[in-house]
Amino acid sequence: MKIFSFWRSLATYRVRIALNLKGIVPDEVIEVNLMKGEQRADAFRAVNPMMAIPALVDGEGPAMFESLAIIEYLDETHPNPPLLPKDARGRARVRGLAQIVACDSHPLIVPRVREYLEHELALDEPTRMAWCRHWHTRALTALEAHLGGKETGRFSHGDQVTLADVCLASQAAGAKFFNVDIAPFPNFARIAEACQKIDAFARAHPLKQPGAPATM
Ligand SMILES: N[C@@H](CCC(=O)N[C@@H](CS)C(=O)NCC(=O)O)C(=O)O
Repeated sequence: MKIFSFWRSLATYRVRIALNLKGIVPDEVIEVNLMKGEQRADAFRAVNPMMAIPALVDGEGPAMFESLAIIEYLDETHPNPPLLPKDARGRARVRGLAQIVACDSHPLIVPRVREYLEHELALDEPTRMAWCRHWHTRALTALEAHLGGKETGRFSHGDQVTLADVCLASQAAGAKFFNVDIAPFPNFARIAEACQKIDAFARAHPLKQPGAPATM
């Protein structure tokens, strides 16, 4: 198994957490340096035409892409521990929470969007940061409202870690990168803290990866 990764990538962080939870150690980690624009190099474009990480090759390939799709593949091929509830309604809630992060919020703050805001729309750094913080806060507000419900337990959905927590952890790391205070979102903050007490989450953290700075 090969994973295309970069320390700072929040989407790759999600896949690293799932790999760790499942006890899977990829044979190879291939760095795609997003700060040098390596995601746009021809070699990687052939792996993922969306020019984004993560991508995962299991066996002969072809490469899988999109973190949620990769995590569900890992969940299907390595069912223990399960990352989705057994009941259809529970799965819908967990996938919904995960998608608030991975589909509604995160895509708005990725390098290609920030670079477009800078180079095509000529927005200055404070304005670009305001954009990122805005979309973070919108997601945090929605997540907090959902997490106030009775389905929430120690984790986002009951007392077992699910795909929702994998995504919540990436949202929490992103909030830190963009200086968004999570204190006004106490359910979110509590679950983010509970996740970091789990080795599989802590080891996967962006700042624990090769090449990462000591702090942001
Ligand atoms: N929806 C995708 C997002 C993938 C994505 O945008 N990854 C970022 C890093 S977290 C990336 O590679 N961005 C490259 C770019 O924006 O140029 C997923 O969840 O896998």
